[in-house]
Amino acid sequence: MHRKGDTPATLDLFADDAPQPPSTEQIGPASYVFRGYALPVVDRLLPALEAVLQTAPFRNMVTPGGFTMSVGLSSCGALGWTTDRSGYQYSALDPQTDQPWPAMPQVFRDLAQAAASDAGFADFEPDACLINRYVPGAKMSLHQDKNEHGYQWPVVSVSLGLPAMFLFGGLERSDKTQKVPLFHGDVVVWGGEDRLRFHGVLPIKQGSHSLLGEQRINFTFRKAR
Ligand code: MD6
Ligand code: FE
Repeated sequence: MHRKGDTPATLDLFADDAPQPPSTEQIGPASYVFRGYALPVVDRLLPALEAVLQTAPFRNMVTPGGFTMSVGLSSCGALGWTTDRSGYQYSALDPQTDQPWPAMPQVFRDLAQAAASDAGFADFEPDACLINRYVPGAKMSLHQDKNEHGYQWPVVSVSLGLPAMFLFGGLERSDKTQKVPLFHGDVVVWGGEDRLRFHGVLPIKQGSHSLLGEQRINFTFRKAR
């Protein structure tokens, strides 16, 4: 039984890295939040991320409408997601270096595949991992992920660092959104009939995460081709 006062003074249950019991929340017919799913491999994800960023650093890309995104973007895997004045697209080369994107680290791939499998999408083989960096104040406007060639595979999203409020809408931009808080280590998988639902991220609140400092990092894995 839980009694007030059980919590040791050194353990703040409302801290962004408070231990979360492994649990699953279903947020749509084919959409799940796996709480803390990435925590066991975070110590392998972070050095692999550092290596990727050496080759393909974060940059603030411009949308077709001419706005500079508040989120810093990078990619790894065979294809990287890019945006510029001419539109959104997947490309095999990093437009900043004209070199191939760094390979997708095996620990990234294995994590995405395991989470997809647990959501009912066995044998997911992502060819693109978009890496987003949010500093406090950065946000992602409501959008659909629809630059992929097919929608039979899910998107797998991994959250690290500062918490975020994720907005999960419907198939129309004007549909009501549900607010889903995402914490360090959470993994979201969505596919099937939910694959084209609008979603976004509210501006990240000020804060400092014990491992990642003043930022939130998000990986989204997709099969683009
Ligand atoms: C983010 N994520 O969480 C932004 N898209 O930072 C996305 O845009 C996203 O998390 C498709 C599926 C999962 C996602
Ligand atoms: Fe998205």
